[in-house]
Amino acid sequence: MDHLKRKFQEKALAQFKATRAMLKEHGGEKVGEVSISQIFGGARGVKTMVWDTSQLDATEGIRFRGYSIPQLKELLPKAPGGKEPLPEGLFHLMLIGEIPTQEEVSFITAEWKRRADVPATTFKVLDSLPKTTHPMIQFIIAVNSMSDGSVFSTRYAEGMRKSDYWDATYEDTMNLIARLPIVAAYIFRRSFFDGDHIAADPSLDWAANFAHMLGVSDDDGFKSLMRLYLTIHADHEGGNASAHTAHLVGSTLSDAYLSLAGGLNSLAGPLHGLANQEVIKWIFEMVETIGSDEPTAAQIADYVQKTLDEGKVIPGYGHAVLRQPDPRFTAQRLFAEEYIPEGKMVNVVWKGFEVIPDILKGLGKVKNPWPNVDAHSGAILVHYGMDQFSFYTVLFGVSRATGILAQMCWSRAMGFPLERPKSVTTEWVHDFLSKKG
Ligand code: CMX
Repeated sequence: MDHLKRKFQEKALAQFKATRAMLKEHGGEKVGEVSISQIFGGARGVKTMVWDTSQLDATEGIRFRGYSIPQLKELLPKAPGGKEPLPEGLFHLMLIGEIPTQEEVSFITAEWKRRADVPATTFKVLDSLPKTTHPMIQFIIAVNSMSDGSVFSTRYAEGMRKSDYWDATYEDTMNLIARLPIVAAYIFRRSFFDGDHIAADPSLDWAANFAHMLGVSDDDGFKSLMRLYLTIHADHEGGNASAHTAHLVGSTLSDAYLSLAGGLNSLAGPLHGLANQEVIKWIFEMVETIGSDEPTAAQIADYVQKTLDEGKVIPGYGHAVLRQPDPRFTAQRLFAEEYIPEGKMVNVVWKGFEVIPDILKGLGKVKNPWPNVDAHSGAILVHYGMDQFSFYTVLFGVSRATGILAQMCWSRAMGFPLERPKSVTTEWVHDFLSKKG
């Protein structure tokens, strides 16, 4: 057993025992009540699951195992000469709960290289799809197709013990994360570069190799961007739609491939991950309508108003939990200020930030008028030559897989049961109210 897996086993076993004991003693205690608004309103704020890899605070933003993004930027190991954290390090932190050493990160990089053999059938499945198929659809189909070789499903069919579920899930997790950049780059190159694929560079870390295989820019800044991007999009506690969907699917003992594909289906919605594509489309349409790629704040305000008057949302703004600018937005802003301060599109994003929150506040119903993670990413990608907007959510998905799957190892180790919350009918609610008088 490798040392990462052994360390996970030790931690998970201890937490499993402690949790069982805690539940025996305190399982009956109440942590809140559910209101009718919450029943009708997408269960906002209702505590219904355990997700240990990260936790979201409405004002402070995301913390991964207690560490904020600025702390991670400082503490997580970097590539030689690099300034951005390596996503391998965040994965270690999420899985084990400890900031890794450089050596521990190098082990994960090497493991993901060793395990990166995508089944030939997955490429065949992709090649059978029209090149015009949306990249997210291709990505989801590819991930589903790999379920055929799942270690978990194979061992389950052979009669695996419950106590070994985590072990098989760890294997699937490591294999799947290792393969994702290859699958995603394959989709990118077949969709937009006529299948002119770029071989992996074994000298590079996971994110830099992904940047290399995408082939849009030789600039080292693009490799740095991918390291940052794949770190900050990894996890956003368990209640967000992609993580929650993956958790729900996984709770039926579907394997990691099927569960992640479920999560990616959620991510593909415009209110969630697809917003990164929608933001940049919206910015380009705005710039074209205004007739300048240096619009004034007043021109942006007019365009925002026009979008709202058409009954649409402003993509990249608002959040179901956050009530402050998203620290993931800020991290990208700091990156752009350092690497590409003169970038035209990033300047449009910053100018938008000056006027959009006040307009949204003025509507009187938007709970969070601030930019979220998706408001910024496209403008930086465009700077590095990646203007294939429909691919953006795949990048998000590659990153989100690391959080979803690290937690899935924990969910299996903890023996979490089938998820099955209660629904009620509208009639039940009316009956409930009339009985209450
Ligand atoms: N532009 C216009 N109106 C908005 C808005 C925005 N950016 N954000 C919220 N609103 C509206 C809602 O549509 C809702 O209107 P109705 O009452 O008429 O239906 C009202 O304000 C209240 O919504 P809320 O409670 O503030 O927000 P929700 O928790 O319901 O929704 C979110 C959160 C993200 C879906 C919403 O803010 C939105 O649609 N934003 C734009 C899409 C986006 O950027 N999504 C990405 C989120 C990050 C991610 O998951 O990747």
